[in-house]
Amino acid sequence: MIEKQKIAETNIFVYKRFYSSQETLEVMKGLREEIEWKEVKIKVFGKEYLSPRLSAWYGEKSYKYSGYKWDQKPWPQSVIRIKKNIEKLTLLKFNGVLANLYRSGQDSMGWHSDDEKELGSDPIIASIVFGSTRRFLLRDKNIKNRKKEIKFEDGDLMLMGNGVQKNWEHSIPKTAKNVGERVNLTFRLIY
Ligand SMILES: O=C(O)CCC(=O)C(=O)O
Ligand SMILES: [Mn+2]
Repeated sequence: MIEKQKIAETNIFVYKRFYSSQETLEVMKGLREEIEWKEVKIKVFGKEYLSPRLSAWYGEKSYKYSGYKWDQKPWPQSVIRIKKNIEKLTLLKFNGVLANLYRSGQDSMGWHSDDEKELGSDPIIASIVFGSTRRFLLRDKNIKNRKKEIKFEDGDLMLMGNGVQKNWEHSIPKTAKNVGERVNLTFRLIY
């Protein structure tokens, strides 16, 4: 049985070890090889930056994200298998995935909500992680200084449900610790 944790006061659920530690090494190898990882230029407040991680987009439709447009592209087999397993567990459907590769502790993701208009008014997102553990932080958009940290580790699946993107931001901060690679896949439904 997979343990399902509810993150208090949020509509976030974590399925612990959705993939076992025996499975994740093999899965991560497939993802490293099959995904076409890119270093992307993003635009924040009109200024261009190299985003501090590698990423890729697969989906039935194109996707615009921080001023960068990802074209539609067929899914690698390793990603399809994960998508199917997640859909079976959650009884939800996804038609796009943003993949992130954090190469070291210097790679990160700034505060944001996954609230692009293509995702509809109240997106539901399924996020899965392989490899090293990084801090996953939440910040309340309405109440100042209210933060949470979620334990989100190798093989864990996180479901961000109704209201989460509206009420919270999330981030993966940099760390000075000597951490190895971490792959994250966030499955989305694009309208
Ligand atoms: O790496 C993670 O766990 C989060 C990634 C993320 O927030 C995103 O791709 O929108
Ligand atoms: Mn996000």
